[in-house]
Amino acid sequence: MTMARLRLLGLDTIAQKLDAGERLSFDDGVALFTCPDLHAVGWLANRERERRHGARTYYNVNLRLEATNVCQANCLFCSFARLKAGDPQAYTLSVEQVLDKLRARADQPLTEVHVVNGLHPGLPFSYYTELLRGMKAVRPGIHLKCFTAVEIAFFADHYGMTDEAVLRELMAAGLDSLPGGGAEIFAERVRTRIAHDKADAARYLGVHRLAHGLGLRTNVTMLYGHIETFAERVDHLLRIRALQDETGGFQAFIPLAFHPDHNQMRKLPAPTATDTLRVHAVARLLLDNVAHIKAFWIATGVDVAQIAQWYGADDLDGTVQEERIYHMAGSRTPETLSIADIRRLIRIAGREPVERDTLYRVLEPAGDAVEDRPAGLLH
Ligand code: V47
Repeated sequence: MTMARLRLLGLDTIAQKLDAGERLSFDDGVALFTCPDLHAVGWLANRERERRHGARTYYNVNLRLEATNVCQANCLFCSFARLKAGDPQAYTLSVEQVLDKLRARADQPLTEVHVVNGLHPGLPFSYYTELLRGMKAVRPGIHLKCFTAVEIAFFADHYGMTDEAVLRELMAAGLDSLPGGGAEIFAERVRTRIAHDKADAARYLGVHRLAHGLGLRTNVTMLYGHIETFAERVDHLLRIRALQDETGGFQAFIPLAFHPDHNQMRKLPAPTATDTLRVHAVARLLLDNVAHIKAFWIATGVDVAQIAQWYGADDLDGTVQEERIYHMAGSRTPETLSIADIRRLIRIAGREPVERDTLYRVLEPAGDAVEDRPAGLLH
């Protein structure tokens, strides 16, 4: 891509700033969202991605568990939550039922369990600590990435504890990191409309700040493609960047494409593939202090996740195995990909698959033939 082309598009100053290692501004972010040439934006993002990670694309061997969908919040975009226990399709697994799911996978080379739940008002706090202790007992050494900042805030309010006390008790029970869910869009105009009765932006970010201070690493997300403006997307990304300047505790940013089926925003169209690619690219360019941009293949679709690896993304999440939040909202991806599938789709996209653990420690030398490993997920 020549400088002349970038100049024609008005992206030359941004390209120069990137070359000089200078930080992009709010206006640069909006310009990247409105530039008609998606490939030019992607090209810039890919340069930044390759500067950090070369050809590597990370994935992990993980299991997603949603122990209950009973939720006292009423987010307009959510197709997963059931407001009351006893509602049709409401479910709450016992601790033993959750542990059975882990026991059933004893032969799999799992390194992470990712738990996200509804905000269930009828469970004791001990349910969550027993869940964590039980998972560590069944699978010592497994990394427990559990409960969004919104859940942590809910626990604090519901059980009469501080956010910090909740985090400390969960850590004592085995919590290793926090997933990034619940961020949605931070801007008040949007948040009060689509997620009015759960933790606000300041609380969400406050929980992450506290978690980082206690030594936990966390992820962070953005739910895009509904009623937010480009300026509100940029504002969201810059709030993440500002907290990361303070703490350095975010590992990965995950753009989450809005899925409209079976929820209160079902009249809106789903974001297009071009929008999805652009969000990943702009995130890579604005979040100069966040190491990883994850294309969560269940949210992007498998095909777009492959392409996103050329638009700023260096991580695809993992095998997942059980997923309800997106599939109840219309995702047509499989619920799981085998290790061999993930590696193949990374390679076919022209990238180099690298297995990582949750903290991005590499678990194999790059290029190793993991495809030969006789493990439960391989076929
Ligand atoms: O918090 C809910 C989103 C999130 C819909 O940390 C929806 O590694 C689109 O946060 N359309 C949960 N999105 C998933 C999540 C996540 C996923 C993968 C990796 C990580 C990580 C975190 O899903 C929720 C909400 O923001 N969500 N409903 C919907 N209809």
